[in-house]
Amino acid sequence: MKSILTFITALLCIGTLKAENGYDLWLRKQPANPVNVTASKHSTVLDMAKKELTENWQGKAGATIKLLVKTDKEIKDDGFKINAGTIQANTDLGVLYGTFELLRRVQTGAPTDNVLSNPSYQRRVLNHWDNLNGSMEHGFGGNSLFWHRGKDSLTVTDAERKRWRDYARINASIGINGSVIDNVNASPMVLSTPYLGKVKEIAAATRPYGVRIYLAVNFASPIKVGGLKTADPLDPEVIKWWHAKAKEIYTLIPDFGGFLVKANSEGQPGPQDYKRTHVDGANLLADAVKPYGGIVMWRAFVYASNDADRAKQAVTEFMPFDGQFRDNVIIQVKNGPVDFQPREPFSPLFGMMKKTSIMPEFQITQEYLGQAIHLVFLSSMWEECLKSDTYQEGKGSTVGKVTDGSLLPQKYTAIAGVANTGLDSNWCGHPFAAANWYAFGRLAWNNTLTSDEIANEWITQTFSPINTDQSLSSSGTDWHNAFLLPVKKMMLQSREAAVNYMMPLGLHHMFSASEHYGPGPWYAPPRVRADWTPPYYHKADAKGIGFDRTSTGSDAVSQYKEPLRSVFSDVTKTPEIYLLWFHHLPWDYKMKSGRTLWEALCYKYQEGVNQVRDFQKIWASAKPYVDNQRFLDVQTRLMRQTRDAQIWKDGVLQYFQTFNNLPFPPDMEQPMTTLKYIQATPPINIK
Ligand code: BDP
Repeated sequence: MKSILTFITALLCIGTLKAENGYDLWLRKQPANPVNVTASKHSTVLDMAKKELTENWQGKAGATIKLLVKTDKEIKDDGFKINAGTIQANTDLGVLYGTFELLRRVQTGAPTDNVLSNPSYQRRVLNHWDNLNGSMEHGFGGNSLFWHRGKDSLTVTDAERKRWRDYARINASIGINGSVIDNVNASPMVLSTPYLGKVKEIAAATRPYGVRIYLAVNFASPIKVGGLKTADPLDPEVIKWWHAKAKEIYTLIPDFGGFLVKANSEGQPGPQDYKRTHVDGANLLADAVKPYGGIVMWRAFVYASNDADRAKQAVTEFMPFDGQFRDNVIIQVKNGPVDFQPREPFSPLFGMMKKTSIMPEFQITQEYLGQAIHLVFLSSMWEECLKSDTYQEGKGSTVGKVTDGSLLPQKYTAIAGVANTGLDSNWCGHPFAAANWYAFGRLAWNNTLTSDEIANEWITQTFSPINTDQSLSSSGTDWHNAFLLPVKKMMLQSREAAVNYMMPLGLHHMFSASEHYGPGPWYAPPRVRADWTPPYYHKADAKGIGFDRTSTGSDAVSQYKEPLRSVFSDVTKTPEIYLLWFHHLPWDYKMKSGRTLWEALCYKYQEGVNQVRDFQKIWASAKPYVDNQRFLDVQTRLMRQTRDAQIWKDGVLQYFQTFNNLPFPPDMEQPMTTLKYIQATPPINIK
């Protein structure tokens, strides 16, 4: 009987749920109720806020809302208050952020009184790894929003302007206020006068929504664009060139945010090419943008090809410079010490430098987490990082607190996310990848939010029934229990599931080749540098597996403060999730569960595969509540994810068997594919 009812509901819904291409993301148009909006003054931004309210008001029909720009000491930066129908802020933009918050609260049923909301970080910035030819480094949502090739590559169309404006509005709705619009592996050409002309156009389109434009710059630009013989940061001509370039940029774009720099990392030029230091390089650029209020985000993602454990190198290179950077330099640090892996402990550089501003860098684009095929909600990963205790200023010195200025003084605070947006009609490729863009913005605004809260908001705004249809609008509780709760459960489990089927128990960097999609623990071509190959990280041999980072090994544990140092040094105290990150252990090592390490590893992979199979079931049961277009899109990707999870399990475990010759536990599923076949045809991301 129940299944007949479900079938009938499904049929009804197919007829009523309009196909959605996902373009509107979490800002889908709902029929609005009438509302009176008054404003304390007239301005473009306040007019925009008014328009948002009038067009999207879901609250009480006939309500009055007052927009008030008035200084209040409790309100910081772009923050706001919402109280008794008034949205108050110190700035017009604050009112706009408050407007989006009020609309969100109404839609999600959250309280709309006594709200005081101040952003955790001043600069909440997306980093687009977009190349000037329109391609993207690890972008999975189509080509670049900003650049394209061809002889008209620098002319700007109205369609482009509209897309940039829409992009800025979406960002403003979650509080993002900056975009670096070119790849960290930067082309010097972006600083040439013709390209700056286009940057000016982009900035004009995003400005009304408070999104400031930044550029990633190539340290050798004075040579490549300026025609100088050197890019030595202490050379007077070079200094002059950067100062003149900054002036040119600020003349075109007075609110330009500043520069992002990847220097002396993975082949990029930098001050060390001239026997100078990160301080020399960063301060040169900081001085150039300082008169205009600009900042320099200097990346700590550095590691040389040497014998030192790659996980230690950022601290080794940067710690000696603490206190020497200008106050408008912020060191941008990836969440983990290696590289955006499915799971890493937090980077020990957080909290360690006390006289230097530090900002976290997260990766929104799923380079190492299934790209646009796998459903992985990254909020859980970032929450784990932001809430990790560094113990730098005593207990409670979380990564969030040591970067948002609440524990250590910082003139500027900032956070960056490597963007996952492109020209695809739904912006990010996978419909659920948009949840990661959303989550980044929400955590940048409030770094204490939980992933549960964020998922709740995102699902409600992205999928709740549009109120034009009787059969659906009357099914509120049903929608909550049969759709929101299971889908939220799936999202909240999804990151752990990916860790389980890719690299559980602290394993990391086990991808095939450089596309970072399928399994490749065996990948080690002779001419590829060791720290770009998985065996460097897993160190599997006949006896055991894992990277010894204790004092008997690389001693990376010494970069963490007590009590963490002791916890990570002691295999019995190390949290299981980081076990093989810090320890090399025998295959028969006894885990707390009583299982051997090998058995535990096998079961983790199996658990990951099982979890994804459950996601397929959850999504199948969600069918009556989602339009067909988005339903099928997610369903097809989940099929691939399930198959790929199985291949991860079969590939990695059979590869480790070549060292340990151990059987799978008897109640575990046997492989479906041979190792030989997987090695010959590793799964690739189909774009
Ligand atoms: C690595 C990416 C590479 C980036 C690099 C970075 O594979 O494409 O250029 O990070 O962050 O993970 O600079």
